[in-house]
Amino acid sequence: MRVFVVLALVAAAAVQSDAGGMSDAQKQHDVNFLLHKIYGEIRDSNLKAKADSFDPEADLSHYSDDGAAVQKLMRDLKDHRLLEQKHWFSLFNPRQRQEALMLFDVFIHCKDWDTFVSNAAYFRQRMNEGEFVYALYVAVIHSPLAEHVVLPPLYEVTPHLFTNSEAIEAAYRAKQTQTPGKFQSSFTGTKKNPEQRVAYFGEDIGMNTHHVTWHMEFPFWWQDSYSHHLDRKGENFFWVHHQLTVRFDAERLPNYLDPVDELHWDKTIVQGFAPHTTYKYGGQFPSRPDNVNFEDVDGVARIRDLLIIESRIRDATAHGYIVDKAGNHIDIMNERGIDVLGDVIESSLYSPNVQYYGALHNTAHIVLGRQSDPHGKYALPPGVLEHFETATRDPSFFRLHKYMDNIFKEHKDSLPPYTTEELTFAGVSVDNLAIEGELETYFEDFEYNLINAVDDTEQIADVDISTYVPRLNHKDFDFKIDVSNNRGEEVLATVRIFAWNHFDNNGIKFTFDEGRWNAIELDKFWVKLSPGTNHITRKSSESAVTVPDVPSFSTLFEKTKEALGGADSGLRDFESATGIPNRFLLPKGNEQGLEFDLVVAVTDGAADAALDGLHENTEFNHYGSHGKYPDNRPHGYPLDRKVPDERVFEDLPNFGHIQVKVFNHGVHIKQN
Ligand SMILES: [Cu+2]
Repeated sequence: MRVFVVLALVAAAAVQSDAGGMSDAQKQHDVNFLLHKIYGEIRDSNLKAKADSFDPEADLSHYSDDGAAVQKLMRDLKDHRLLEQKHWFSLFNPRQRQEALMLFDVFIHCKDWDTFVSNAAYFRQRMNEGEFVYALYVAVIHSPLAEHVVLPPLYEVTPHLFTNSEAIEAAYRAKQTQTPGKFQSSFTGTKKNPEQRVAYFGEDIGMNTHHVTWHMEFPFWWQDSYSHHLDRKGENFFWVHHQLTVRFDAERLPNYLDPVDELHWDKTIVQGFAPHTTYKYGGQFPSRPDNVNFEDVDGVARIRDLLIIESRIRDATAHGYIVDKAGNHIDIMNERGIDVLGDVIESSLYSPNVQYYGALHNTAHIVLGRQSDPHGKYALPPGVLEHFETATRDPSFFRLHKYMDNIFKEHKDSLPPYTTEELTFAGVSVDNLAIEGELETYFEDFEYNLINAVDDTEQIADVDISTYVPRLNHKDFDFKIDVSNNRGEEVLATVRIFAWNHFDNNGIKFTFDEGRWNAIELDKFWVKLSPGTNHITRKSSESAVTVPDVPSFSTLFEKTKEALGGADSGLRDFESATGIPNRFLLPKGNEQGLEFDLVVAVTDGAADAALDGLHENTEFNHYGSHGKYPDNRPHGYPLDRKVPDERVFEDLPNFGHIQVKVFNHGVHIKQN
């Protein structure tokens, strides 16, 4: 699905030709084994030989930076300055991040696969496992050399960050006694905790994978000098977290929970959290009791600094401009303003003035993550908020992001509303909008392998060890959209589909303006409309905002073997894992049918499309970072700006609006 890589490749081809001409199957084989059993010896003899005998500095002509990155890393390695193995790793730890990025810097400057893979094998054997896994994942996502490589699911590579401690302990016992086992993983907490009712959302391993993958696709530490520019990175940061925020509120309604209140620095953190998660090395993830007040975190930030940063950012949204490092004003009162604001709030290296606006999001993650031990008195490892894999497990994650989402809303609401003229697609009208099939969610048990969680030796054979955990799914359905085109010629159209809850938690109907801000994006695609009536059928499985389940390690090994034997790997659909899982497309319904507003906006595709041929591209991935983002419009368009008068939309011929019901009949398809 990494279709936009083509653009990046054309540019990269000049500097990075894969001289070895290594096959995709061979590359897949290498990556499988580089990430398999990362806490032990490499299990592929070829790679093991490279790890033992390769000299990264022997021939610097294999690097596009003449070996600058590899020499820097080797110097720290030889000086014993690198983090030891068998130690936790957190991207939010500045030195640990620096080391992981030094390795990434080596990978991204390799000119050919052999150099890439030899370095990977070499450093896997010598660097901290967490740093290695992170650097390799980001390199495979971004390096043109690894274009068609499918990364294994992180929950099978580093299961400790996804599975609860109880299942991990059971896995160790199974391994020690050489008894195959399949263990149930439970969500944290008990029924006495109301938040437990929505734990299936924050603790969903597919959602966790989506979140960590997104942050690898758009890293906050990215510099364009690595290889390419990440188009609309700041705006993507806003949008992906906005979608998580509104989606979490939508999940709460059928569970009889109010929408979340934003977290604030001078208010109590009402919800505690006991992660029931253990580091592979470093002990338990810290817990936080209910009703804790924020404290300064030694060496990270004082609460009053966060308040100052927030007020500077709010000043910027109120003024309508950001002040850059040189004191110049960057106007944000336009459709690109959100992109700059996203860079500022995260903050990423794209921020025009980190000195002044700080790094609100990243600092907030650390400060919140450390509230169990803010002064470092108890030698606790980092909290769940300090890893993208685990952050959403803590219910305070969504409160923290609601806080930032509200700042983004201030900015978006300050922009002028769209006018009828801007929204009209002359001659095109939506005649009918309907759903075919019932919108029904249900739960099912999902099983995945835990073999990489436990220690082993090559001499003793593996036994099957897996865990299963409930997850949300939905029945397949189709969107049926009838669109007439009276322009007398074929036209390209963009079809955008959203849904929002019809009623709030008190049973009060959302206004159009409230609803549109809470809209969940369900799909976006381009289509050619013939003159006359067009009957569009769009399958739920085709949604451009979703990705299929990442294939398991065992599937990858199997498919790679077949591909090495000349068969088609059948892995193309899995090349990008950036997007929410397709099974997660619909929020949970209820027995009577939870009412939603379903809207479709059909807009001028020629004006919207940033690339050619989008109507033929059924695989376009919403969040992919390669090349130009295909949509010229802001994320959430045309619902991204305030709507003081909903008649602007309701009277628009190219806009469809119906009510639908999402059911959930209590079905749970169990493993045992
Ligand atoms: Cu995030």
